[in-house]
Amino acid sequence: MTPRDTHHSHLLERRRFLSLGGAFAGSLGMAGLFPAWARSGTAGIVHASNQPGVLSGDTIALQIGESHFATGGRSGHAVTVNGTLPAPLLRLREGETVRIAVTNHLKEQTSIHWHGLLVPFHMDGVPGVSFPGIDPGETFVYEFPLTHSGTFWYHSHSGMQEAEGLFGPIVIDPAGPDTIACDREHVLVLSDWSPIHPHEQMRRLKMMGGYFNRQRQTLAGLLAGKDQSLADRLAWGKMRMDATDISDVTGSTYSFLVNGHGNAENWTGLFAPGEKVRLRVINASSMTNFNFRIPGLPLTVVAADGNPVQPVETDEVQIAIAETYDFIVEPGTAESYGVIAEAIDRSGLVRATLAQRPGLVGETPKLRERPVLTMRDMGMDMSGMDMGEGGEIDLSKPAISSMSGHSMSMRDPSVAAGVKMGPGVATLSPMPADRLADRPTGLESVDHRVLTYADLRSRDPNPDPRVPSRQIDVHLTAAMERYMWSMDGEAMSENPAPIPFRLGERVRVNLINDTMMPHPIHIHGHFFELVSGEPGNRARKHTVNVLPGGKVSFDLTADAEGDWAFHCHMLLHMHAGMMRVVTVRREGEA
Ligand SMILES: [Cu+2]
Repeated sequence: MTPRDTHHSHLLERRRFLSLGGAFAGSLGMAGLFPAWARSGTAGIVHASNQPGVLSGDTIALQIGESHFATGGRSGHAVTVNGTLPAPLLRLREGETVRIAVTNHLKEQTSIHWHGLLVPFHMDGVPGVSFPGIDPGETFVYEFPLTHSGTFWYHSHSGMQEAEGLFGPIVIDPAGPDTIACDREHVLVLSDWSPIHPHEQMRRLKMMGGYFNRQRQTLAGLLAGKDQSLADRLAWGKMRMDATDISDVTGSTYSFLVNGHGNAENWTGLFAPGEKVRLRVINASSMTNFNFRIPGLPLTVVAADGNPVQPVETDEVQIAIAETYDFIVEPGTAESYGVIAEAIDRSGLVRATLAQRPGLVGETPKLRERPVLTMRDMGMDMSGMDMGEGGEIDLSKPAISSMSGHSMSMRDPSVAAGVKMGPGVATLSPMPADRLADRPTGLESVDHRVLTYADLRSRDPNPDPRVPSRQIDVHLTAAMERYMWSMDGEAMSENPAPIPFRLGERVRVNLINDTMMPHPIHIHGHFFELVSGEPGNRARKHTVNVLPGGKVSFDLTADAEGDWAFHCHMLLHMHAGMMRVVTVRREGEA
C-alpha cells in the first residue's frame, strides 16, 4: 500500500464512520448506544476503571427502559439498561458487598437475575420464585456479598426481556491478586437479536415446530447422496422428526452479535504484539448456542462458568447459552484475527476482530456444512450393542429393524419411570449415553481440536469430597412438533411439585435428554461438579449443555437455603415449561 492509498483508505474509513454517525443520529447516537468496552476499537477493560459503561464500587444504579436498536439493516425495539445493549459491565471485587438499585421504566414488570453469582435466594431475582418482581415505576434494591470471583452476567428473568436486549456482563476480581495472568482483557458478549418480537416467534413456532428452519432436507438432496441415507430419512419421517432441527429460531430471523455489533459493524478489540490477552466470553443469547473459534489462533481455556480450570489448549469451543468461558490467546505479531461465533445450526455467524489497530477486518470463513443428527442424538447408544458383521449398523435397513433383539421403541415408558406420559412427551431416549466426552453437535468431525466437557478439570480442589447420598433423574421432555417443552413430562404451567433437597445434602442429578436438541440446563444459587473423570478436581459449573438423546450427571451440595429456579436456558423452552423450582430446606421443615 502506497502512502497515498493509506491516506485514501483513512478517508474512506472516516467517511464510513461519519455516515454511520449520521444514520444513528436520528435515534440514539452511536456513542450513547454502546458502553465503552463494547465499542469497536476498544483497548479492553482495565481494573478499577472509570470507563463509561463500567459500573464499580458498592452502590450501583441501573435504569431499565426501552430503546431503539439497529444492526445490519434491521432495526426495532429493545429493552436496555442505562440505554445500552449490552447493558453496562459491572466490575466488582470479591469480599465486598454491593447494593444495586434497579429502577423499572417499562410498562411491564421486570427483574434482574445475577447469573452464576451465589447470592441469598431473595436477591436472586426470579419473579414468583425468589421475589415478587419489580413493578413499573418501582425501584428494587438488591444487596449481596460477593463471595467468589470470575466472569458472570446478568439478565432479566421477566417475560421475553432477555431476548429484547436486557443482558450485561459481570466481572468479579479476586480479593487477592488475579492468578490468571494476562496483559490485557476484553469482554465479548455474544447474543442473538431479532426485530420480530419473541412472543410472535413463539406463536409461529407453536403453529409449526420447524418454522424458522430453512434448511430442511430436500428429496433432491437425498437423491444426490447428501444428508442422511434415504433409509434413515424414512425412519425419521415415520417418527415425525427432522434431523436438521438443531435450533428453533435461526439466522433467518436473528442477527448474531458480539458486544451488540454485527458483521457490518465489526466489533474490534485491540492488542499489542506479544501480549497475552484474556477474553471473557459470555453467551447471552436467548436461543443460540455458538461454536466459537479464532482461526489460526489456539484458545487456552482458563475458566468455565467463572471457575478456574486447569489450562487446556484447543481450537474450538461450543459455548452453550448462559455459559461463560475465559480464554488466554497470544496473537503474536499478526495484524489481525477474525473472532468467529457460528450458530450451531450453521444458519449464520458473527465475525469480530482482534487487531493491532482499528479499521482492520479479521478473516471471515465461510459457514460450514450444516450438521445432521445421528442415531446417537436419538438416544440410541450403539457402543455396547452387537451390530452384527463388523460391528456396523446396516444403514440400508430402517434403523429400528436393524437392531433386532433390543427394545428400540422411541416412546417406551419403562425407560423413564418418573416421566408423566402425555401429549407433551413425543419421545423417550431408549438408551441415553453419557455424552460428556463427546464432541458437541456439529463439531463431531471438524479437523481441529474441539473442547469437550471431559477436558475440563477444576484448577482448585472441589470443596465437598462426599459421595452423594442419593440420586435423582430429571428427564428433559418435549413434543417438538407442538412446541411443548417440559421436565419429566410436566410443564411449569401445570404447577408440578418442586424438587426437594435437604440443606447440606449431596445429591447426584442425572439429566436425561429425551429430545433431539441440546438443552443448556442451569441451576440457580449453586455450582455443581460434572461427573467426569476422577473425583477431586471435577469441573464446577452453573450450566451444562445436555446433548441430544444423551445424559449428563452432576453432583451438587445443596448448601443454599431457599427456593431456586432450575431450567433450560433456551428462553422459549423455559417459557414453554422446561423449568422446575428446587427447594433447599433444613431437616424437619416442609
Ligand atoms: Cu431447552
